[in-house]
Parts: sequence; C-alpha cells; structure tokens
Amino acid sequence: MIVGTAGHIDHGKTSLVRTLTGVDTDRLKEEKARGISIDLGFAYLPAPDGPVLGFVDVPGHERFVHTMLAGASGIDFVLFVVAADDGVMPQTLEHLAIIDLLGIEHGLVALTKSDLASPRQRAQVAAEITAVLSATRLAGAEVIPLSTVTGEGIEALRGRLFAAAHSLGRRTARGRFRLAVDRSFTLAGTGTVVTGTVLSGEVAVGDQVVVSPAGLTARVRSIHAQNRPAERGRAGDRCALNLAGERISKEAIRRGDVVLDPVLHAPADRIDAVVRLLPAETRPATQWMPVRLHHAASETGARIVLLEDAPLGPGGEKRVQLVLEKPIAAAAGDRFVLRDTSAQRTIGGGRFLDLRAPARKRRTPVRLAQLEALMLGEPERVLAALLEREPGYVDLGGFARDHALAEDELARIVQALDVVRVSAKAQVFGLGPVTWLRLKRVLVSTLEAFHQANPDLPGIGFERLRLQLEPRLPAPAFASLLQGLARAGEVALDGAWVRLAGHEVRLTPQDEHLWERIAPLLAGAERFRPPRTRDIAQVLDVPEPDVRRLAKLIGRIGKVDEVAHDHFFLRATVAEMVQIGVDLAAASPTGEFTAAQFRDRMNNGRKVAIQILEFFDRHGVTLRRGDLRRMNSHRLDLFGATADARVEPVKSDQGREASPVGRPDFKSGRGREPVLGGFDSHSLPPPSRVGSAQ
Ligand SMILES: Nc1nc2c(ncn2[C@@H]2O[C@H](COP(=O)(O)OP(=O)(O)OP(=O)(O)O)[C@@H](O)[C@H]2O)c(=O)[nH]1
Ligand SMILES: [Mg+2]
Repeated sequence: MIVGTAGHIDHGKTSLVRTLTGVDTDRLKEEKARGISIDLGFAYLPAPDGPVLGFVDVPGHERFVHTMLAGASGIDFVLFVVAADDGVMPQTLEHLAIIDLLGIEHGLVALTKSDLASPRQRAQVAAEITAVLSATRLAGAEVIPLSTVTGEGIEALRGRLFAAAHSLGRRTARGRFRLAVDRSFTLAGTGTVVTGTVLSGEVAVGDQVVVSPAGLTARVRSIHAQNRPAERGRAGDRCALNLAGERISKEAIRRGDVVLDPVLHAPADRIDAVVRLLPAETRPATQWMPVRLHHAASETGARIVLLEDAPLGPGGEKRVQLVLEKPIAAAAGDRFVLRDTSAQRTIGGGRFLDLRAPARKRRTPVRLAQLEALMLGEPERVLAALLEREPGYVDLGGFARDHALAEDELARIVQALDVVRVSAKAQVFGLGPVTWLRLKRVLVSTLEAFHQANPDLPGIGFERLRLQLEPRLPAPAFASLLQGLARAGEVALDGAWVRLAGHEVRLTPQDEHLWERIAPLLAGAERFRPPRTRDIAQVLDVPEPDVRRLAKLIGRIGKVDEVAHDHFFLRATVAEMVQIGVDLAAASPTGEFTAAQFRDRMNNGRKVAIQILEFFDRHGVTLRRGDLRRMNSHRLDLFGATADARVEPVKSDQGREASPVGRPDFKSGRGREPVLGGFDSHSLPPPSRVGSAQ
C-alpha cells in the first residue's frame, strides 16, 4: 500500500512521516534551510504481518502543487493532514480537491499539532474538516487528533494504517506494466536508476521496457520493490528499476516519463476525456481554453475543446477533447487534473476516454455515442457498448493497448462477449455477434440481388460490395472476411469479383445468339486482324453499341480482349500472339525482337502489329527498349488461362474465367487496372483507356 500525505504548508506532514517511519524526508539543503518541503519524500514502514507500507510525502507550499500532483497520482491511501491550531487553509482545500479528482477513496484525517490546540479548538477544526470532506470521496473519514511532540494518537494512527494495508490488500496486478517515473538518478556501481509507482501490471528482472513518450528501449537489470531487492515489481509497489540501454542515462529520463511494456508505447497528444470543473470556479470553461494538464507524474500545456452543446460550468461535468502541447504516455481510464496556465489554482480534472481522438467530426452524434460507451469505464462494458455503436467494429489491438490490457485479459473479454475476430495484416478487428450475423446475411442477400439483376456478370466488384455493407470494414479486414467465407464455401472470389458460390454467368438468349454470329468473324485466317466493332455492326446489320456492349461483356468473362479501342481479339488469338513473341525471342540471340519481325509472323499491317505490342507492353507481357522488345517470363500466362484455339459461344459454365488481371490490391482497397473495366467494371463508365494508344 502506498500512503500519500496531503495538506497545507507547515501543517506537519513531514514530521508525521518521520515519527511513523524514522525517516526525515526533507533532505535537500534548501528544505532544511527554509524548514519546508520542496520535493517529494519517500519512506517505508514494514507492517508486523508482512507487507511494507510506502510513504510519499508531498510539499504543501502553493508554489509546489505540481510536485504534490506528481506524488499523489500513484497513492492508494491519503493521510490528510490538518493542523489543529490552524484549521482548514487554502492548500487543505486544493489538495483535497486534487485527491478527489484523482479518485482516491481511502484515507483518514490526521489532526496534527493537537498539543497546540484546546479541546474546543480541536472540536471546531474537526467539524470544519468533516464539512469540507462531506462532498468528496473521503466523506466520513476518521479524524485522529495527534501530536508528534507528545506522541498522542501516533500508535492509533499506526494501527489504522496497518489495518488499512491489510484490508485493501495488494492492488491486482491487472494489465500491462506501467511505472510513472518520479525520480531518475545514477547510482555508483549500478548505473541509471528510476523510481516510481507501478500503475498496472508487473515487471521482472530481465524484461524489456520502453521509456515513453521518448521511446527509449531498456532492459531491467535489477529491481527494488518497496525498498527491498526483488525479482518482480507489481501494481501498487513503489519500485526502483536499474535500467540498461544504449540511450539510457539519468538525463534521458525525467519525472513524468512512463516506463512501460513495449506494446503500450503509443504516445497520445489528442485525447477525449470527461472533465469536471470544480464548484469553486467562477466562470465556465471556454472553447480552446489553455490549461496545465497533470497526468501521473507528468505535466504539459493543453487546450480544451468543448464537445457538448451545453456549457461546462462550475461544478459541471462534460465531455471534452484535450489537445496537448506534447504527447504523453497514458491509458484510457487514467485520471488527470487541470490547473490554470499561471499554475495558481486547480480548476478541475477527470478521466481519459479515448487516446486516439479524432481531429475532425469530433462532436457528431456518432462520436458522442462512442464517448458514452467509453465512459462506462470497465473495459468489458466499454467494448460491449462500442461494438453496438457505429462504425460497428473495434480495432481490438488498439483497444487493448490503450486500456493497457494484458493479452489474457483481452482474450477473456473477447470470449465473454462472443466477439468475432477478423484479422487483417497486423490488425485484428472485432465485431459483435449480432453485427456479424447481420453483416453476413446482408452480404449474401446483396450478392443474390446482384446476381439476379446481372446474370451475365461474374460477380460484384470487391470495393462496390464493401461500400454497400454495414459495418463498412476497412478494405484489408473485408478482404480477410471474404477469404474466410470463401474457405467456408459460402462465396467465391475471382480476382476482383465476389460471387455466391453457386452463381454462374449466363448470357441472355439474345446475347448468346449475337455472340454466335460475332465469334466466327474474330476467328479463322483473319484472327490477327479481326474486324472492329463498326465493321462487325455493318456486316451483321446490328447497331454498333450493341456489338461493343456485348464484346465488353464477353471480355469481362475472359473470352476476348480489347487490344485497341473497339478492336477485340479472341483470347485464344491473344494467347497465340504471346506464343509468337516467345518464338521470336527464342530465335533471337539477345532474346529481343522488332515490331517488323512480329508483324511478318502474323502477316499483318504495321499499325495493328504495333497496337498489339503496345497492348502487351501495357500488361507487362513484353518489355520495351527503344524499338526492341523482349518477353516478360512472369507474365506469359496472363492470357493463357483460356487459351483455346477453337471458337465457341460462351457457355455459362465458363463464366468463372473472369479477367485475371483485375485482382484486388487489398493493401489500398483498390484494384489494379484490369484488362477491361475498372475494379468494379459494372459501376464504371466504359473503359475507354483500354486500347487507346498511351
Ligand atoms: N507543536 C507541534 N509542532 C509540530 C507538530 N508537528 C509538526 N510540528 C512543527 O511544525 C513545523 C512544520 O512541520 P513540517 O512537518 O515540516 O510541516 P509540513 O506539513 O511537512 O510542511 P511542508 O512540507 O512545507 O508543507 C515544524 O517546525 C514542526 O516541528 C506537532 O505535532 N506539534
Ligand atoms: Mg513537509
């Protein structure tokens, strides 16, 4: 248990710690000379039944409230000191407000210097104290009259402290390791040592840690926990860590830094929070109001962005965004205190909600609903509520990190809530079980509707499908989800296309009939210079747009390729032309050939030959250097999948042969340019780029 003193200057905090522990924590020359505490003091007291109580003694001077804050943020139990001969004074109230804002619930009141006060005065001050405590978490705390001069009350106090240590027990070592640094020094023969309170988790000798926010890595060489050599330090211990690392030195680490589990290192400088303004404030908080933010042992400038319509007035509590001057190492749920910029008074404080607060759309109803979920505090309840709100999924890794959750804690919560996990690269997204079922149902019905409306298409484009569904998962997560469904045999993926496992492309009878008339024109002796759409339209006496539309459709299912604008070649012919290139390259000592050689092999016009080669260039089948080309061995089978010398009308069972090029690039969520059509050709204008000289 860590006991922290609090109270007005000169009320006897340090004397009391000295009487209890035998340690004079006012060690600085200046402290001795001025008779006041300036820096934090530390002392220990072993309880008879085993545990060691740690004491943090804080200064009472109004100029050192920031130091008091650094000391108070890690304590379990407050020894709230009020001198019987002086009564409630300004820092009595300010320290009390801070203790309350930090959420400290356990403590008692030491009515010090009782030897200097009459019984009547004692009773008066005690009543005063009871009144000011009544509106805080310490309401009803016991008031013990004491004197370090006469020894009155000291034994009683000691007894109460041991009893509290016993009943509070150890803090659970939940979460990943975090230690708020309050001192950093060099010890001869040992090296760099940092001290502080372990806020969560535990650390063991040999562990790798990171000093955040700077990001220095270090190894824990040795540990003192509660003033004794130890193999481990746990939440609630005051620890001294001997750190070793390339950039580790006493100067490199300062009060306010946090030593933590490397997984947790992710400094935040824009944090959504819930803030309470103290009732003693005279004015409401204004938009972009500058403040001093005190968190753990750190202190930085920040601005307040009000997120709610109603003003944040004295005594009020509202959600705000804190925009920090410099990043800090924090966790969601951590408490903080706000002081005015001239460091003269404490104005309020609260709890962090979201360390990755958005700079835009920060006060939309959707965002405020998320913050409401985050206000639930307990990670399991927060996650359950977040999963039910927009966007309908949660980045589980980020959630665990920002709540400092250990792996097994996250696993337990995920299991308790039946969260469906979708992994994508390094990230894992979680969906609530109901959301997941709904998403799957809508996905299937969307595909069904699409197939019904477009029986001639191989499927819906990946991106188009993604944008139609709620929740709209990030592309990599959606890709991974589809792959999962594909493995389960529920959907099939063909390059950029997604379809139901049972779907097959069907041409309408009219289209099938028209294709039966067009196909022969593209085959035979003229296959290397087939008629263009206009010529086909003329010969067959059908409107050219019909020919073009059908040719593109046939292209999507991989039976033809638009080599140049409105100039379609059978896929089998394209494969044959690739083979011609291969033969030419094989016959050439350098592996290179000219356009003229290519033209001669096909007995073609120069213009058409060039267009074919440029088509190959675009698809990386040929690699051009000046007038020469060679074949790209990695791409030779690009048009080979449907190589089929004979010309047949498209049969429905061949519809699966979607363009092999338009595979989705799951990294960016966009597809590469397919042979025909875009990532989702159905939703795009005709792919006029294809075939035009580039
Ligand atoms: N008579 C009497 N004097 C006391 C008692 N406790 C402390 N004092 C005196 O009060 C003065 C201040 O005591 P400190 O313990 O330094 O007070 P403090 O609260 O630590 O002061 P800061 O740390 O500067 O805020 C010293 O001169 C002490 O000797 C007490 O119980 N009785
Ligand atoms: Mg003192």
